[in-house]
This record gives sequence, C-alpha cells and structure tokens, in this order.
Amino acid sequence: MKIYFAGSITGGRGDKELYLEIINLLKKHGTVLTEHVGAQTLSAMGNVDLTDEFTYERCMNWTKEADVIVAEVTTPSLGVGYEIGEMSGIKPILCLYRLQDGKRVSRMLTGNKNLQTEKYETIKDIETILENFFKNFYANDKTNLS
Ligand code: 6K6
Repeated sequence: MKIYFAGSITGGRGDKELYLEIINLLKKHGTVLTEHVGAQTLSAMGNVDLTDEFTYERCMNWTKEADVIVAEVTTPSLGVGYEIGEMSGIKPILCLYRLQDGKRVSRMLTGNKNLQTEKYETIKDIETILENFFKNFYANDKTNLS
C-alpha cells in the first residue's frame, strides 16, 4: 500500500507536529511516499535545494504512484487543494479536518462526492478514521476483483 500524505507547506506550518503524528499512524498501513511533509525542520519557505519544477514533477509522479491520498486540510493550502483536485475521481482520497472558530473547510472539498471528508477532534479519532478508511479500501478492492 503506497500512501500519499498531503499537508500544508507554503500555506503554513502550524500543524507540522500533527502531520508527523498522522504520518506515523499511516506507516502502520503502508509506505508513506511524502514523509517530508512531516519534517519538523521544513518551513513554509520550503527547501531551497530543489527547483520548483523538480518539486512539482516529483509530487505529481508520487500522486500517480500512490494507491490512496490522505490529506490534512485544516490549514488551507493551494498545493494540497491542487493535489486533491488532480486526483479526484481517480484515487480514493481521505480529507481530515478539525473545526476551528470562525473558519470552515472549503465547500469545494465537502461538496465533492469523490472525496471522503472526515472531521476529527483527537489523534485517537484519526486513528479510528484511518482504520475504517483502509478497511473499506481493501473491502472494495476484493469486490472489484470478483
Ligand atoms: C522539499 C523538502 C523540503 O521542502 C521541499 C520543497 N517543497 C516541497 N517539497 C515537497 N512537496 C511539496 C513542496 N511544496 C509543496 N509540496 C506539496 O504540496 C506537498 O505534497 C504538500 O502536500 C503540498 C503543500 O502545498 P503548499 O501550497 O502548502 O506548499
């Protein structure tokens, strides 16, 4: 199972510790192609050693290689939105978010029937949501094969 984890970089790194926790939970279910999203040293300015073109192409190749996309969408990010839009209807996509005072998640996500959007409050909630998401993935896989 190859998992593409998407989380805000340029959009803001306020949830970077949480991204790392989610990546560690995801590793119980497969290989995470995008562990760098949880790098605690990575700032919103990104890594200066890589060109923009290289970064974009690598991300797009990984989204194609992945079996599923899991995105944390509480912090709005153009890049995460783009990745979700590109893969919508092509791969299973799970979007995780927390409710925040005076803010809401874009209706472009919650209104898209191709996406599974799940609200959480605690890391334990995320653990349960992930277990159900992967259980359904394998159940649907079996249905598709028979
Ligand atoms: C590499 C290592 C550290 O920094 C870099 C360079 N920047 C990026 N590296 C890898 N993926 C990136 C980078 N910038 C954006 N992304 C992808 O877009 C990630 O997969 C995230 O899911 C998403 C974040 O988008 P922004 O718009 O918040 O940057």
